[in-house]
Amino acid sequence: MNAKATKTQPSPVIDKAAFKAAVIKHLHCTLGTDENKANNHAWWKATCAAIQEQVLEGLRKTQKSHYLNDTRAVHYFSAEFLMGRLLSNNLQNFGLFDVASGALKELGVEISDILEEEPDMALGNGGLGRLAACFIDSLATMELPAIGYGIHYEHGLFRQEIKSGAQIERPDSWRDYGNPWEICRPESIQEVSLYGYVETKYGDNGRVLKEWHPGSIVKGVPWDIPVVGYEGKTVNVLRLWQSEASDYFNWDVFNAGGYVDAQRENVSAETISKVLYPNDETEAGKELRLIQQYFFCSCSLKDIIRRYKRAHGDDWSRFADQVVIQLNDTHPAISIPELMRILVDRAELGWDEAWGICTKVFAYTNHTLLPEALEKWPARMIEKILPRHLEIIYEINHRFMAEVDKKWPGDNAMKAKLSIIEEGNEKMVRMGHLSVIGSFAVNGVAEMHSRLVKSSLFPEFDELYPGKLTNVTNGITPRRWLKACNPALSKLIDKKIGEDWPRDLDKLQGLAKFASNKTFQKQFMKVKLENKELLAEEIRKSLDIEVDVNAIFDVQIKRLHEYKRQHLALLNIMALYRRILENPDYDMHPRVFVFGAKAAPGYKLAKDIIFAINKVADKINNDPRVNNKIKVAFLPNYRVSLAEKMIPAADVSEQISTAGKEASGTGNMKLALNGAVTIGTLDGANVEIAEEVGDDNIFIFGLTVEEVNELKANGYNPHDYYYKDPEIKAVLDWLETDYFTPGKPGALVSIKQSLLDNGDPYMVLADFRAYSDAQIAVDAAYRDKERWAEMAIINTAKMGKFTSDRSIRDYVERVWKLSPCKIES
Ligand code: HBZ
Repeated sequence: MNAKATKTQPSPVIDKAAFKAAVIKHLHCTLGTDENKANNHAWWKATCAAIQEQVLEGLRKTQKSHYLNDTRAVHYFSAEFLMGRLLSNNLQNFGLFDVASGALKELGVEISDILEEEPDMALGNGGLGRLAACFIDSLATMELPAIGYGIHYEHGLFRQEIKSGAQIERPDSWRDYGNPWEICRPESIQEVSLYGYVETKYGDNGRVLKEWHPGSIVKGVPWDIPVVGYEGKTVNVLRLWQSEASDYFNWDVFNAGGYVDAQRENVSAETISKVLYPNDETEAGKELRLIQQYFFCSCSLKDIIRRYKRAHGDDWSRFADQVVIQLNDTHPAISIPELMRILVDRAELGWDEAWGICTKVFAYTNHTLLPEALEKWPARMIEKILPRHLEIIYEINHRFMAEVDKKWPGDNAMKAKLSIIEEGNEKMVRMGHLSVIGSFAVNGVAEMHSRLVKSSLFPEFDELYPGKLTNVTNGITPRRWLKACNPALSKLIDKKIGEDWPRDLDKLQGLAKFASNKTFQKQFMKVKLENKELLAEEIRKSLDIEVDVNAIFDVQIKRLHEYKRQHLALLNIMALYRRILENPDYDMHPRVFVFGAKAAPGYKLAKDIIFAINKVADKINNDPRVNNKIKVAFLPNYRVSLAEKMIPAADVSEQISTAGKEASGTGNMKLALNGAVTIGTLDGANVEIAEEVGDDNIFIFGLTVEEVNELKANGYNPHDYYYKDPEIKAVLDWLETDYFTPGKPGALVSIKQSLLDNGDPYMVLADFRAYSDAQIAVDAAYRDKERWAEMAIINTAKMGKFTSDRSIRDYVERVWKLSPCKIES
């Protein structure tokens, strides 16, 4: 691996004058406007087009080198890629940011203004989608042959508006005025079959042949987004499939023919890639979602096979040497029976040979233990949409059951437990089991999560396949999450330890020896203050709330979910408010609680929590008795580009999920990297962050996984906490009044109900006191300016482990067995 190259800043490939000329050329020739007429949007597009020239040059060279070297490549299959904006990143990676900024300045344009013109590519929900984006950045940076495969959603994750405190969903239209990065590749269109029936035939030698007569065929049109590695040498692609009606097999024509009238499809071709499902951590079970999954998997597999055949013809013996496919959760798990179908029915390989190939090609990443998030599809639904795949799944399962019987002879309970098929009122296909059985490696996303995958989710699989289950702790790309989003801190770090850290994040360790240096502390905290000023301006613009930049900026940004416990933070805010009302001299350092969170549109309680945060915010922010000690700012429409503004400004990072529920978390890494101190539970990657920074530089509180399980086993009763802790009682009772919702008593009562009547499934009340005490400890620590600065610096200095380059290195060594490919110029 050459990830730890010693070279410093990328050297610019073109100079300011040439860049300026390129921008003007595109203003004239691509956009048909000129310097006098151009608005910011036009300048943005022209700048993108100027850098895209370099991008495409890199892409062409990369593809040529990969082809000539016939490289083994990883294919990252993910229903989500949360890319955010690309201009600033692409400029940074080519070392052209300052060049572009200078060129634009001479043209009378501020680069910061035009960067704001770019819509986020929000083709994902949260951590899982953003992880995919960080991984393809690292893969390109490390010069590894890789392709991301996903869906070209017309509408990404909804845009969130807040009206009278409540979340409203609006469509996201990221491509309305064109996307300057993507390239349509009509020459690589694929066709995907759906519905219909399977005919059984017999070949000459008595071989059973299965022929799928599809009910409809749709077209998959690929759009390529170039992915530029740091220093711009390797440019890989993200290939996203858009669905269209097939020219050859028109749905309406076929319908008129009769057969499908019997079981009319209810999905039209264009609908498939229309919109991203906004549910994270719940499995919707919708037919269209299964079709989306199959659609992109089938297109991607056919694309991979087309490329393989170009080099190797019909010789399948080397397929698994050239191709590894990483399944990002079970969303692409239908790829397993799809590859089997292609190999057995189309290439006419024997089952064993085909299965041998399959189980050398696929690897699967698990991102959750939450039962409601584990995908299951009704067998009848699969049978309707993909009749041949259901047969193949049954055959895989039949053979697997024989293996189980060998290991645990006669143990029917074990068979029922491990079967891909869950029997019951409605037969269900367990996609997790299918993924484990069809893959050669399975990984969790943080040490603790992987341990729980082994010990509680798939213990029998671990016994059956020793060594298959492993860990790869998540990571984040420091290029986006420090270098690009926090230029002031990056420059300070460059000066202190040199410029190599973006590709060798362990270098940050070199900051640790300055952690107690007063001058460096002042410089570090000055940058933090400037970043807080920028965020304060954003809060003013967006919410018309004035915040004090000397207050503690306490940030909780993530999807809204009960297990992430934004309502635990809310209860503490209410408790602080109450303490101030009861004692106007209540001693606390001023604090600004900043939230960003989207709730799944159908998740009632999550939306109620957003509403409650906003209502409590209204009251506190406008109550003179609070004397500005607390401000609460819920910034609407949390997304990658907003995270880039919030993270550099955070003093405190809230990572307060119930122990055992957050698989890893990655926001925790981004915030700590930018010098925020974590208040968190021993959950997910918090555990590893604590190991890195040391107990003195993090505020850990609350029940451990073992304690959570024990309390649950012994019969957790939230009423005990309600009655024993007067502050908890007061705060919960407060939610029932109309104090925060004048004239509307009971508007916030669902939160109290979930915590009492519904048994407090995520143990908010059990952890409340410990959390509140930890917040008091944070308050005390912040008052010692030097001590706090030291903690903040140590947090940045110790984040080396959490670069996504390290995650990719782990995948390469433990799973993918890939080698970098030098790009010839
Ligand atoms: O994946 C997250 C985990 O909750 C988080 O702990 C982890 O750090 C991250 C990366 O490994 N999971 C998700 O973000 N999951 C989803 O967004 C999701 C989307 C669609 C689904 C299910 C889950 O159908």
